[in-house]
Amino acid sequence: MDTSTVIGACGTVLLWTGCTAPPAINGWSVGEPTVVAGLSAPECCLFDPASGNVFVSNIVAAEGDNPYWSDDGAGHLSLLGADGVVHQEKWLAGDAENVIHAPKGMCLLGNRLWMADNTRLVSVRYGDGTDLRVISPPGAVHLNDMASDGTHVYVSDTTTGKVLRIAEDGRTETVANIEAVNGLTIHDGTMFAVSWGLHEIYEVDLSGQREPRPFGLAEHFTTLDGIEVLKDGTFLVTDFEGGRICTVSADRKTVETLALMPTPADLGVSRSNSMIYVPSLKTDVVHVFPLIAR
Ligand SMILES: [Ca+2]
Repeated sequence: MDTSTVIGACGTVLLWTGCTAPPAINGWSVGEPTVVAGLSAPECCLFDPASGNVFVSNIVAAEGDNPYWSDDGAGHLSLLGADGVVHQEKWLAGDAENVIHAPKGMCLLGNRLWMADNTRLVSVRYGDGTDLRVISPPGAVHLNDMASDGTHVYVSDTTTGKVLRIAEDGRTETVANIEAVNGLTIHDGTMFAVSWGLHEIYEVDLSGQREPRPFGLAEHFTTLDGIEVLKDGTFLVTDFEGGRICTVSADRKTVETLALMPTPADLGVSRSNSMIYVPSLKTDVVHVFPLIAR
């Protein structure tokens, strides 16, 4: 693999890898990625369509046998430009009064940015990161990904298997149970979720009337982490231990590998810029791929 290095804004080191782009798959392919270094156990990338920036949650792995779920107050969020240049490595860092432990999935609702943080949900005003508020959902153990339908926020708990709906006043209710649920996304009013341990994708009925409906694709994956949906209905999922970003056709039948990379976690998508942002949790980088429609 050929690599070259340049110094980006704020002294950030950017590595361009010479990966050969695979052929177009399920209507989509990716170009050569920009690899953004200088991050610390990045778990989630969230593109903000209003500003064109990308939020990255940095867990900052702890010492010992609980590196990614420690209540150690060491986590922070970084702010990238759409092209991956780091604007602020520590855009939002906790302090003694406003602690951030190990931030993972994020979402936007109104003027607030939400993040899952172990057993807590943390939200801040996303323009400037002020007015930090905390909600502690009852019984939460390992809160992982978040999504919003424009009215509520939702969070997955990978240990309890619950998908929770959180109202503005903090009221919490369970809308689905999926063993080892990890990534969530809402597309055109429909929620989709992935299970890490069952390595399956589900359509979730937000009314809670129907059981989650599996796609029947578990045999294709090892451990699933993130999920997004493109404008044509194609799904993007990350297979963390499989080291792959995959497309799933809109008819839910065909799985193909879009790109290979180590430990891809909760990816973000910019539909306007046709870019995908994929954190590599264990190598402390984010891969920024141009997304190419066939
Ligand atoms: Ca995740």
